[in-house]
Parts: sequence; structure tokens; C-alpha cells
Amino acid sequence: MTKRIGILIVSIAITGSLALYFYPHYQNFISPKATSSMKWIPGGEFTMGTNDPLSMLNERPAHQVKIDGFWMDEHLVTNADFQKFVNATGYITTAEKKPDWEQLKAQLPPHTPKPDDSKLVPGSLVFTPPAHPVPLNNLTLWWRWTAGANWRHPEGPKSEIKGRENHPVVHVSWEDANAYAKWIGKKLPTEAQWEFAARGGLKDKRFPWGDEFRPHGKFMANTFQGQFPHHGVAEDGYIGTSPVKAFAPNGYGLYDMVGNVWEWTNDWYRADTHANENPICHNPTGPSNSFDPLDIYTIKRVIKGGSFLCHVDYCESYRPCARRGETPDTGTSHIGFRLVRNAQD
Ligand SMILES: [Ca+2]
Repeated sequence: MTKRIGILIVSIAITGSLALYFYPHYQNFISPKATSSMKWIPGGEFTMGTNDPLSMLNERPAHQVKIDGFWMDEHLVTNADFQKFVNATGYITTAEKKPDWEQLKAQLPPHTPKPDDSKLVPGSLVFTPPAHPVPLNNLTLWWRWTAGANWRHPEGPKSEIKGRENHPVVHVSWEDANAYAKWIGKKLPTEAQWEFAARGGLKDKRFPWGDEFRPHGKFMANTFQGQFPHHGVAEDGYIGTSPVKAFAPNGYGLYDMVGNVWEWTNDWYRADTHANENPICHNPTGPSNSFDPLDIYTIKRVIKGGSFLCHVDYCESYRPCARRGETPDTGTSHIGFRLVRNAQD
């Protein structure tokens, strides 16, 4: 098991070390600005985070935050959107490149042994449900490093995105998301922008649509039903990702702010971000560095919104205040992104 965990740790960090070499070549491909398919999010003051004793510690404490108005994509960046970017630029994503061990090992605990060269191949992490119930404290039992998995092949080399053009693009690293953003002339949201937008104008509600998970019995987001992780059922219509407008939008007209796939934000991840912020923040951009006490060797960016894999028995991350850190060079089968544009841009 130790070996498996080691491989997973390596795998989680493995996916994109060459991105930094390639990224500068794409900075000149700037497309015309576009605000179609974006919604105006009016500014205001809101309660960020929560004091709910049932929440994760990294969501506390609640504090007041003021946000200026901004534009936000009404839906996640889709496979079709990303295809246009790749067609225009020839961009190669993190998951499509051979990992560089010298860069990789800098993010791992000292003396981590080099994986066999057969493991250092392009690939990504794919959710692979076990055949039977498993302990929920060992994610290596349902995440599998899959050679050849990338945005074109979400479940591995034999899978494809044909028929899923309007699903969110996945297996995109934070670097990939920024390359796309640079090309289209937008940017990743701050965590505060994202959380403000996800609340849809409602005050202190548990979900983007209110406090009840299924109002009138209706599913409002693509999450996990059944027994996690071995037995998923599609009560909400989808086992995996869903088309980007399959569920009702929130009060700002934004689709999938929770569920479907996690979304990259621009902020560094610290577990104690909220505890360190001032009583009233104005347009906070997050901490100046990253620190996860549960994973001290790895720098991370904040992801928000949960995914089709979130289940109340495991992680109820389909709440606006839920947050997690992820390494910027990691893409998985349940992380995507959407972008924003500030009013002055
Ligand atoms: Ca589902």
C-alpha cells in the first residue's frame, strides 16, 4: 500500500512540469475580447466562509467581504471551447506532456524514490470506482493514474469526447486554464469572486439556490448518488460530467456553480486563509503563499464547487463556502474552470 500511495503522490504532482517551458509560446495568441455568454455579477458585501460546526475547518470563520462588480462566464469552459483554443494555438496541455522528474521531485517529500520510467509518461488521474465498499480515508482506492488520459480522452486512451462537446473540459491544470484565459482575454476568478457569484444573490444560504438540497424533490446540481465510491447511480441523470446547462442556473444566471466539476480559482490555497483575513476585506486576492498542513511539501491553488463525485457521506463540497487545495500542475477527471473579466478590463 505504501508503494501505491507513493505512486499516487507522485502522480498527483506529476502531470505538468513541462507546462512552464511551453507556456510562454502561447502568450501572444490573444483573441478579441468577448463578453457573450458572460453574466454581470453586481458588486456587494457578503458573508464568505461559514461558522457551521459541521463544516470543514478550512471554511471557517465566516467574515464579511466586499466585492466590486465583474463579468463571469455563465457556464464552465466546454470541450468545444477548449478545442477552439487548441486549434488556434496548438497548445499542448500538462497531461499530454512527459513529466520532468527534476521538477516533480521538488514538490515531493525528501528522498522520495524516482518512479520507474514506465510511470513517467503523459497521463492524468481518473476516477475509477472500486468493485466493492472501501474505507473512505484512502483516496488511492478510487483515483488511478492513467497513462494517456487527457482532455481529449477523459477516461483514458480508449475514451473520447465525441458527443460530449458541451460538457466541461477536464484534465486541465491551473497552468492550462491560465493559458486559455490569456488567449481569450479573461482571467481566473479570485476565490472571493467565485464564492460571491456562486451565492447567486442569496444571503447565507447553504447552496446556491437555498437551504434545501432538493427543493420539491428536484435535483439542482450534478452530484453523486448511491454509495460512494463503489456504487454510483444516476438519480440526477448523470454518473459522470453533465452538459453545462443541464441544471437550473442560480440567481445570477450562472450554471453549475456547484457540482459537475470543481473549478480552478486564482488564489493560493491555505487552510487558514479565512482565519487570517481582516474583518472586512475589499476584493481580497487570497494569501501570498500556499500552505496545507496535511500536505506540507506541495503548493496549491484553491478549487471550488465540488463535482459529480461529491456525496454527503464523503464530502459535501457542493456548497459555495466549500474549498480545497490542488497542485497547479494537476488535472483530473473532475476539475475544470470558468473565467471572469473585471469591469475595467
Ligand atoms: Ca450525478
